[in-house]
Amino acid sequence: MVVKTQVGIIGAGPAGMLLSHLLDQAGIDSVVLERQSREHVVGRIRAGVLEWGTVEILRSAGLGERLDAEGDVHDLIMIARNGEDVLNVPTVSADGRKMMAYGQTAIQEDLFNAGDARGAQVVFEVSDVVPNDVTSARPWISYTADGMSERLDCDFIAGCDGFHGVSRQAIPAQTRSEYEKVYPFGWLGILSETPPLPSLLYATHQRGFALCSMRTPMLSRYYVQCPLEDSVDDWSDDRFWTELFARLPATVSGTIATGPSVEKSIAPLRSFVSEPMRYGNLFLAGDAAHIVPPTGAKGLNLAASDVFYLARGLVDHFNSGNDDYLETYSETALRRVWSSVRFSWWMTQLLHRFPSRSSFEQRIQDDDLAYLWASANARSTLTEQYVGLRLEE
Ligand code: RFL
Ligand code: PHB
Repeated sequence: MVVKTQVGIIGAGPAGMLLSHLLDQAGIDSVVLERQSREHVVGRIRAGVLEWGTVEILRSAGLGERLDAEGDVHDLIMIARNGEDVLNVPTVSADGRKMMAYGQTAIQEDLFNAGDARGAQVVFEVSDVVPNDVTSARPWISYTADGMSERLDCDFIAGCDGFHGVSRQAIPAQTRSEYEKVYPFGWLGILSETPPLPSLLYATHQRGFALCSMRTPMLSRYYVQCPLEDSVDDWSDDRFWTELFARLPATVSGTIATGPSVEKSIAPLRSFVSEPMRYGNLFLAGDAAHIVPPTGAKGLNLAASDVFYLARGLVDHFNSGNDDYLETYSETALRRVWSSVRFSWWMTQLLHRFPSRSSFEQRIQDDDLAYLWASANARSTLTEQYVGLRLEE
């Protein structure tokens, strides 16, 4: 069957569903094609921290109600060093921007519920998705749903299909530049139905990095740096809690309630950028174009800022016939991407143990950390980037 829409969106993650929502608000029609089931997409445990710009985008899109009721605005994060001292770093920027703890799972639910309310066209469990004729004025997407071959004709295709998606591959290799750094460790994360610490705490220690985060007043998220070769089967709950506590000051670990894990997974750490983010009438947004290590809490926020820039370009195209924002989408989005790539890399190399670091490099890392302890200027640089720079006009 052939269906026609204005924007064909591949992927119903945060990027794809937010784009479909923003387009709908401007009266623009879209169809979202998703490989997984809705339950699978909502069940993935991922990011937990929102920049202030993301909070503002969600609020102005009418998605602020639950976020404001359940999201937790924080005015500081803590950094613990070598199990000894704890530094408070403010997360209120000079212009009053803060950060909010609100899980990606909740955002994904909010987006699907809003989609139900507006009658969004989202097709789950599709396969064989291929963007076609993307440099022509009539691009189309072929896919299989319920065993039938289908075709979606559109004016534009938005590739919001994450790092392992097909959209990026539709851009010829000779047109694309890829930049990549793979880190020699992963993060083992658990969810436990126990009360979290009142603030996020990042810990750096000879044994490796750890992070104490949160989802709700009775749901905590904890991570420890682990070797890439490890699997979750190597990590019993007991081993996890013992290792976490070994990396935290006793004054902190003494206040953490332990409990059985209700989710446990390992994520590798990678920085990756593919340029440009536009090829003909195909636009990439979110993880389809870039990946950052989670240390800076930027992945989800970049998906939101890409979509903000892309939606305004598409809205201007359809509603005012003005293509200025579409023409500059890739370069505008990439300026923010690189700023978050650099910040995430910096936080990662500052706080993790690198197995092959020389003694010289280790002393430089130690001093980078000491500078943060010694200088309010160093801390306010971290604050400004953590809560997120303003979006470009
Ligand atoms: P997503 O969320 O990966 O969504 C892409 C969607 O596209 C679908 N898809 C396809 N659909 C149709 N056809 C195909 N061929 C398709 N291929 C893929 C997928 O099923 C999926 O539903 O990308 P999006 O929307 O760009 O959102 C980006 C964020 O999800 C991501 O940046 C963050 O979650 C990254 N991330 C984290 N970020 C943080 O800020 N803090 C974190 O703690 C954090 N933890 C994580 C993470 C990402 C992880 N991944 C990708 C494995 C932990 C993990 C495990
Ligand atoms: C999380 O809560 O999952 C989380 C928080 C902060 C990060 C990364 C992950 O930097």
